[in-house]
Amino acid sequence: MGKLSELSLVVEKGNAPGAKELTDSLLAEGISAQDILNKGLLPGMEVIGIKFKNNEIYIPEVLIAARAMSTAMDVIRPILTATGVEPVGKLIIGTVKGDLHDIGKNLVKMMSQGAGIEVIDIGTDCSPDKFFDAYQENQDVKIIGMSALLTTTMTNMKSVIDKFSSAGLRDKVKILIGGAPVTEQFASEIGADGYAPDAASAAENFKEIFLAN
Ligand code: B1M
Repeated sequence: MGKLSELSLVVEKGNAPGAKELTDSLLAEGISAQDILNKGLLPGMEVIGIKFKNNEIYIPEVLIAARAMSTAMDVIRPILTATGVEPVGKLIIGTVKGDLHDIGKNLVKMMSQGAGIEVIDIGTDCSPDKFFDAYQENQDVKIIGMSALLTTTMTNMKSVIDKFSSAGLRDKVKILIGGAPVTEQFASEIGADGYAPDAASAAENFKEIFLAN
């Protein structure tokens, strides 16, 4: 078995020290942080998702796998976020109300930082007021990014958009959304400015917006 597949398996098994050790050793062998993420860590979480859905494993196992994934992400974070340039812009990102999933959001944050963007991370379970207050404190922010992983919480994205609209601030910020259940069509239905299917394209979209404004 190749070391990247081994890393997927180690994440799947929730072996956090093993995930760190393998990530370190893959980096030492010259494997890129991107490949470690895309060919090692993410496939491991994908298997976890499938097993969880099929009731083959339960929340504790998912949490343990998520912790292993985060431990490995800590190792590649400095590489993915390294940038020598001046920040191209500033954005706020958070997972919406009722939703505690943060691995995807954290990846979007890392990729954005790596693209030279300053990111204000307001965490998970963020109410419309939390997004709004963060904006009030940082009015130089041009983009709000929202993440949702549950079909029951993705609807809360619209409440955030409505909050900005009713405050007359909707044209001051671009609002982009993402997360596994979110689609381009949903984005346009709720009046978001855009949707990104993954962290790399989210960072690209953000950068395009900053460069255009
Ligand atoms: Co949750 N969970 N979970 N879970 N969990 C899912 C999402 C689920 C699909 C599993 C399943 O049934 N197959 C399912 C949702 C079903 C649905 O609504 N359609 C589910 C469920 C049901 C639940 C609970 C309700 C379970 C329960 O309690 N009965 C519960 C809810 C808790 C809550 O939030 N209130 C719950 C809890 C948890 C844990 C806490 C155990 C844990 C989260 C740990 C953590 O995040 N710190 C967890 C996990 C880990 C998952 C799965 C297995 C993996 C999610 C993940 O991290 N993926 C997930 C199954 C799956 O998705 N396959 C599942 C990896 C991550 C990199 O991908 O987040 O999609 P993702 O992010 C991508 C893109 O979507 C995009 O970029 C990222 C990288 O490319 N992206 C954005 C994300 N956000 C973006 C924002 C942007 C742009 C792009 O802004 C512009």
